[in-house]
Amino acid sequence: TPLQAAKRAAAYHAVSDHLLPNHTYVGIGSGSTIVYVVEAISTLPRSLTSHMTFLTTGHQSRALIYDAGLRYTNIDTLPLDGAGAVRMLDVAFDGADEVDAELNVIKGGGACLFQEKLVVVSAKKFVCVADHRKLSPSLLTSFPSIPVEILPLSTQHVLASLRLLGSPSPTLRSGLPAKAGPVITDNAGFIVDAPFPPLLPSQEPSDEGSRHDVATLAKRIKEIVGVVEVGLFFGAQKPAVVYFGMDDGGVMVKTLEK
Ligand code: DER
Repeated sequence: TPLQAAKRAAAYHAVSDHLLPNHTYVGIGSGSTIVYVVEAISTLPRSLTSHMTFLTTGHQSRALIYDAGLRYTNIDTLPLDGAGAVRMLDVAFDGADEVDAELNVIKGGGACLFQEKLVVVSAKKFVCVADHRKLSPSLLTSFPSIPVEILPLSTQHVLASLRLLGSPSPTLRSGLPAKAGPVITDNAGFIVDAPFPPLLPSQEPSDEGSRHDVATLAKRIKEIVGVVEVGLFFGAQKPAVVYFGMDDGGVMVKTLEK
């Protein structure tokens, strides 16, 4: 389909530009577009990829790397560097649910946002791949809610707190039709989807009572007891570059790099 072709074009373009021969640790996100990132990597000569180790972001991501015959490890096994700091990943590839003009991103449509954010903040560069539907003037215009990963026992507390924060109808993500009961994440958490009014990009001051800005809302949600992680990627969590697969088969590259 044209949409699959758009995702594929974005993925192949991103891998071609940003997976380099000297890379040793590479993050791999989750979702449908990342499938084409792994496909692109698996078509490279094994001489290039056999020394690479891939950091995955959930069962779907790990199965993609496993099926491609590529090496993977868990992020808590990364070696320390000379100075005793945890070794950074050279690059992390991942998808998005919505991207605003400043490359703030909503993620979590696939319920994998916790491990995705852990990999992103452990990487030197986040390369985002998406189709044209994800590009938006500001967050929460085309993607209606912010996915939030929580510990199950905090469900009612989190729902009530999100309502107090101004979310009209936060809901626990159901597993139906695949599974009766809530979606259970790869980390044994639940997902709450919290709708909010469209967000200001962070550079516009948000006067009280009006729309939140991205960073403020992310922090307020993260502070709720029981919240594990929030599907807003802002500040240092933003991608350095986003590859949008377009309807005409072309790829639009947006970057904040000067
Ligand atoms: O959950 C996520 O953040 C995933 O990256 C996912 O939502 C990306 O969407 P895609 O299936 O359109 O690539």
